[in-house]
Parts: sequence; structure tokens; C-alpha cells
Amino acid sequence: MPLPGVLDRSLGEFWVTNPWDIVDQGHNLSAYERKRAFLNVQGQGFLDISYVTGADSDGDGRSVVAGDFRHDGRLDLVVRQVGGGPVLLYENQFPRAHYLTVSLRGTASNRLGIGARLTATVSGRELTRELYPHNSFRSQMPSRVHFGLGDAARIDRLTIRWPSGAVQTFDNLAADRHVVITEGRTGPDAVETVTPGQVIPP
Ligand SMILES: [Ca+2]
Repeated sequence: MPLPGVLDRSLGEFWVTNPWDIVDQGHNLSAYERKRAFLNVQGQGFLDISYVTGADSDGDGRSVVAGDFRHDGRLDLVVRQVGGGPVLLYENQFPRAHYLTVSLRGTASNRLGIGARLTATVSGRELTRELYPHNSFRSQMPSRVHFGLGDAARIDRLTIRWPSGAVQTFDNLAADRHVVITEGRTGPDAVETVTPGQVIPP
């Protein structure tokens, strides 16, 4: 492949014939900009926690995925980089709090319930999440919905609006677990608890 004319190194231009050589040759597509992580401090805006969390890497990050990789109720982050840079795993070590993780099994809707909207009523507040796992550049989140519940050990009501238009509600759900809910199923077995580490068929 021919060289692209005259490079202007004052602008940070460079050329490699193999993109996997970008890092080895000391180049960086984003001019070593540091990543940023922001903590949502309820009612007080966002706090820049990039440095204290170690998230302020200057690698060429391209995609980030949030998932609970240790099944401890705290969402961790995986950052993928361009040019052969290392995959970065940031383990969430914030103090533990209550949570509920939900997987969906559509029947009239698509199998994973993609596009469902879930609303949890917790201590008078409503938390709404949409199951939209492909909402990220060159990456995909786990097909699960995560609710961080703080001090609340129960969800007073969980409402699921399926892509088919069906609506289901569940009252008084215990927190700190991963459950699977099947569209249209009612009764005591409607909410199936998943054992940590258990493989859930897609
Ligand atoms: Ca975790």
C-alpha cells in the first residue's frame, strides 16, 4: 500500500502498513487523550472520578461494555482499544449495595426481550431501564437489565412492557439476585432465580 503523500508530523500524522503496529511504534490515534469516568451524584451533577479510579488511561479506547463479571451486583467495565492495545477490565469496588438483575425470555416478543422497557418502583421512586444491549460502538452489553437499588432490599413493583405490547407486573420482589422472567408466564414460578455462575440458555 503506498504512503499517503507527505506526512505532517506537527499535526500528529503518521503511517503504518499494519494497524497492529500502531502501539508498537509509539503512535496513538487520539493523541494520548485520557479517558474520563464520571460518577452520577444524585441531584448534584457528575463527579469526575477518572484519576482516582485509574480509568484515565491514555490508550486508544474504542468501545466500553458494562457487565457484572463477578456476579456481585456491581457493574464492571471492559474497554477495548484499537491498534492492538490491551483489553482493560475495571472492576467495580464501590461499597456493595442492593441490586436486581433481570433477564427476559420473550414468547410473543423476540427471544431475549430486546426493546423491552422495565420500570422498578423502589421506595417511592421509579427507575426505568430499556433492554437495548447493542447500544455501544463495536461492542454489545450483556442482554440483561441491572437495577442499582441502594439501601432498598426489595422492589415494590416491577413493570415490564414487552415489545409485543404486553405488560406484566410483579409485586414485592426480593433484591440481590438475578432473575429470569418469561413473557406471559404468571404464578409462583413466573420469576425464576438464577444461581450465580449458572449458564442461562439464550
Ligand atoms: Ca461486579
